[in-house]
Amino acid sequence: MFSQEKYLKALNFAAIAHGDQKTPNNLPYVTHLTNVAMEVIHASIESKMDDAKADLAITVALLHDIIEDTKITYDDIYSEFGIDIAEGVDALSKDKTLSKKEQMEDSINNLLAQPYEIQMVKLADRITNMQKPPKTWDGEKIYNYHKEAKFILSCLKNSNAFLSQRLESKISEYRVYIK
Ligand SMILES: [Mn+2]
Repeated sequence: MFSQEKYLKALNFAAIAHGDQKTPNNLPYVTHLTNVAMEVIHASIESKMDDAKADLAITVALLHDIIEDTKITYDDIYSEFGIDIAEGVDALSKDKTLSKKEQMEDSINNLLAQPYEIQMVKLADRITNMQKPPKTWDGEKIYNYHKEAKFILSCLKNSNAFLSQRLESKISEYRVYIK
């Protein structure tokens, strides 16, 4: 069983850092983080992951957008949560000095150097994001998002069989939004 105390510590830390931020559907940002953590918790139970690995994956799920979207730095995470979590969150953060296309490739390369517990958070993130696209997205953006999801799955599918299967069904369901 994963540690509820570690879950709460990470959730509270992330909730404070993300503050008033909203998802593209205008929900409090923390709903995105808990959805990703929920996918990871479910997968960790289905896959009978050991406790330490489950705690790592769940904590990183709750913190996965914190470097990219808030003032929190790698060093802050390192001192609060330790090196494995700091490295994991860092690998899930885009390098904004690169072009959009390079960002995805760079991020996948960083993730492939990380353990499966970190890679599976990226699958859970994309599963959560394969909901009905926001009204502001045009056809090309939707098409590219679908294509990118297939790329993520092909690169990271070995990390967790359960999440890979789930992302695969999300990808086929998402076809209805492609015009
Ligand atoms: Mn995310």
